[in-house]
Amino acid sequence: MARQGKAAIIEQFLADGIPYMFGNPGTVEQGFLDALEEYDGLQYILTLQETVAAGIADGYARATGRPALLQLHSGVGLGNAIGMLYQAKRGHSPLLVIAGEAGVKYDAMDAQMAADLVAMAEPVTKYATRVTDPHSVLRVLRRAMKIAMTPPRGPVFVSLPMDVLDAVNTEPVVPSTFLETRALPVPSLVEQAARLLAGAERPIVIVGDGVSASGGQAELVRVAEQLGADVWGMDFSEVNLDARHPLYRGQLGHMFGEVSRAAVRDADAVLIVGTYVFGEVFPVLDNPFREDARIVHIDLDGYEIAKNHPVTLGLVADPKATLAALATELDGRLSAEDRALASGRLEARRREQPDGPQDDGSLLHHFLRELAGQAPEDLMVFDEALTAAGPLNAYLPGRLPGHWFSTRGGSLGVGIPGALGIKLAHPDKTVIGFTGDGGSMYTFQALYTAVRHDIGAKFVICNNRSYKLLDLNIEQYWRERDIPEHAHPTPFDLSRPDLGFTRLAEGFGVEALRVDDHEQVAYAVKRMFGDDKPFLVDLRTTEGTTEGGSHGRHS
Ligand SMILES: Cc1ncc(C[n+]2csc(CCOP(=O)(O)OP(=O)(O)O)c2C)c(N)n1
Ligand SMILES: [Mg+2]
Repeated sequence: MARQGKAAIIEQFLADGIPYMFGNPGTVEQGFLDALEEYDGLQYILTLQETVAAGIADGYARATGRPALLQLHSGVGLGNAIGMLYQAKRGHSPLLVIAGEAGVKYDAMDAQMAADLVAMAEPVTKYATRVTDPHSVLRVLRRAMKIAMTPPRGPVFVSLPMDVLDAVNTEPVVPSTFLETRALPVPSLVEQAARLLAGAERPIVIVGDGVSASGGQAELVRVAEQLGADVWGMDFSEVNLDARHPLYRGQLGHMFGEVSRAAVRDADAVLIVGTYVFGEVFPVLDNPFREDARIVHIDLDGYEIAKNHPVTLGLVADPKATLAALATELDGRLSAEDRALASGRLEARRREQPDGPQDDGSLLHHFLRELAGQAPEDLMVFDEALTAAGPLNAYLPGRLPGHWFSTRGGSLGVGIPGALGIKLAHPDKTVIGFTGDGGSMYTFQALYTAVRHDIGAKFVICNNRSYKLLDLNIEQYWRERDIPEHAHPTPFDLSRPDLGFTRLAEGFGVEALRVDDHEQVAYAVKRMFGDDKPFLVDLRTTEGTTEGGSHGRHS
């Protein structure tokens, strides 16, 4: 069993079924990267910047529900990745982040590159630690992995000093233990929840990614239909229910709390599942719920329940299992009148539904219409389209669980790497990452990784030559403060110089097309779906629409 720690960690990763190490290398990681060459089954995915590595790992973890291994280079590499780790933490992505260090023996020297990595990682991870003894390297890695995978999932960090990895390690390799958390409340609590919700006249449901994490989409629909309750998304960046469901009202919790207040203030019963309230950047500080509202909150994350406002019944439990039990309980409890009223509400919403997206004649709509026509049924989408997200989701709504992902945590730059992570997880599917001219430039060098590792994701840059969302948000700020409209701040403008996305893409070896007018659309879309290689479209939406409101989860 004796071998050096640098080999033992790779055996551990293999025992945990980890196929990829996403990263960017440095000298203090050279020992285990050298050892990695001797093993099959764990492929190093080279990225040219740590934000990209973290973004691909995040997309991969989201698409597989499995831990993703992210290797960073000491404090400087970790520093580069912090923004993306923040979004992974807010989005509950199970990332195992490792970084090298020169060695514990050099601690007192405080020499070049010395940094307190654990302190740097702590605010953006669930657990951050440093291994200092060669007898506990694998023990600590397995603990970190378990913590990453325990709901609420999230990134964990382990610093691995070179001298610890060079020392002889005799720890056995055994797979990490992942906890079962499909916990159901005792029957009397499920009964209580049903009592609180049954018979409501104006019920609403607020749901987030905890539903998709537990695979509870069908159970959610069942309960929402039983209650005839409008469903709002919050912290909703995956398919928690089919976006075309008539009871689905859209997303709250992005930018301005007054939007949420308007949605919840009349509700007499509220069911919150797999999310927290309220998630806006500028939430309202007072309690927007009715004073007599009966509020039931189900989540595996007790911290998020009643975090900001009291609830009537908080259940630390698995969303899927609890919703199923609640549906059964409601079945026995709802009166004939309750059922008739609920199905009346559902029918009314069904009648209100538009037949399809309203084409406004713009290039963006034309492109999306064509795309929706040519796309396979099981297309996978990463949505970082920001002000183009309204039309995007009208033409390509998230329908199938695990087939639509969007940004979380407000950190831009996840669109291109996120799509790469998803494509790596599902090589047989068509994956498109939609991003903006602004968002794409934080991580554009991800295209290099796409080519180097044959990851055939497609990319659409919704290029309006501006940080448009910032324009829209400042307009709201002016309105709230009675500041007369005037020119937007010049840093929000990206028109000068013009970003040449097709030339940039070609520089990384990715074929690309620029689309300026309607006539070019059909060919570009056909070309995009024509093979399984990375491909980019620079879609010049300059006069772009903001239909459907901004997806203003960024500030
Ligand atoms: C890492 C990071 N830096 C800056 C911001 C601030 N920010 C929020 S939205 C936005 C503009 C995004 O522009 P673009 O991607 O072109 O989308 P558009 O708003 O034009 O639709 C910026 C810069 C952010 N959210 N994240
Ligand atoms: Mg833009």
